[in-house]
Amino acid sequence: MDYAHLTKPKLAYRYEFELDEVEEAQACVEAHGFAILKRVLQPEMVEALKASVMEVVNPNNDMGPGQSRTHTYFIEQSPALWRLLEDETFLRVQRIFCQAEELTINRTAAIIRNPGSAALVWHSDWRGFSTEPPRTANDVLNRGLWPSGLWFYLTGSYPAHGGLAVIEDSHVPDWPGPEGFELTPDKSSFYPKGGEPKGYTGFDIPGLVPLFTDPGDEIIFAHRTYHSAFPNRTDQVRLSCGIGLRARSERIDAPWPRSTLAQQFVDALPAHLQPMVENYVGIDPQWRRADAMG
Ligand SMILES: O=C(O)CCC(=O)C(=O)O
Ligand SMILES: [Fe+2]
Repeated sequence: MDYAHLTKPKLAYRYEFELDEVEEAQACVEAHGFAILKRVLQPEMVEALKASVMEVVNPNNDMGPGQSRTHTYFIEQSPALWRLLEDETFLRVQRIFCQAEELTINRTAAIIRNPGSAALVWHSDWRGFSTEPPRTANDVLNRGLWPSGLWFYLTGSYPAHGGLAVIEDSHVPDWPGPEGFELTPDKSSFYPKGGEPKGYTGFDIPGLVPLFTDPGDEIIFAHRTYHSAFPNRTDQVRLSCGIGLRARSERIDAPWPRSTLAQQFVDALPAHLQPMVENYVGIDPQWRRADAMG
């Protein structure tokens, strides 16, 4: 299925904002679960980040057609991304989206989706639906109420190019799923009513909003917001990266030690940026709660 025919939807409310409208953008995230902030990154920054994503995520240049790859601790290897930590415009914006004056890095990521890569399963990144103790690294890092998506789609987001789609108004507690669908038992995804309870990958969903962005734009979505990515049907590789921040007062007690790379990253940051990594725990993607095995 090709999604090149999809056009930018006209919604009853504005969801694209300029740099002098960040409060309005945040109000849209609170009301509808998502927003787009235009022109957050300068063109040179976009180019530097694109080069960095290619270099860090695909260092051996061994990704084949149709492949996609996600790096889950991108900032530790991307000095290009460190520059954002010094960018007052960037920080002013994130303070509003995170609703806190003092921020720390929660987690970062970068993704390459080659031409031919498949659609994602619809999901919420939030792991707070269950009150069970965390079983995976995502359970540890994605439990708070800070925004889940603070993404830059560095080659643009649009349906034909594997762009992002969200379900409007899906960010509220006790959201029942789209009309005609049922949430999966763990609430991480949804499926057509009467069907098998496994995550859905189609794009015929009430409330679906395909996002159209230019390379310097930031996409913001709330912790619960359900989202997916279209298949990449263009001949251009899709590059994206995200820097997830949280209020510094939100402590995370990680069950894994900082990795060598995480510690090297923290040690390499200059003194004035150390507050941004206070309580940065990195990630151990392999970590599992001991009694969650087998
Ligand atoms: O690839 C994308 O556009 C979205 C990725 C995503 O939702 C995730 O990694 O959780
Ligand atoms: Fe996600």
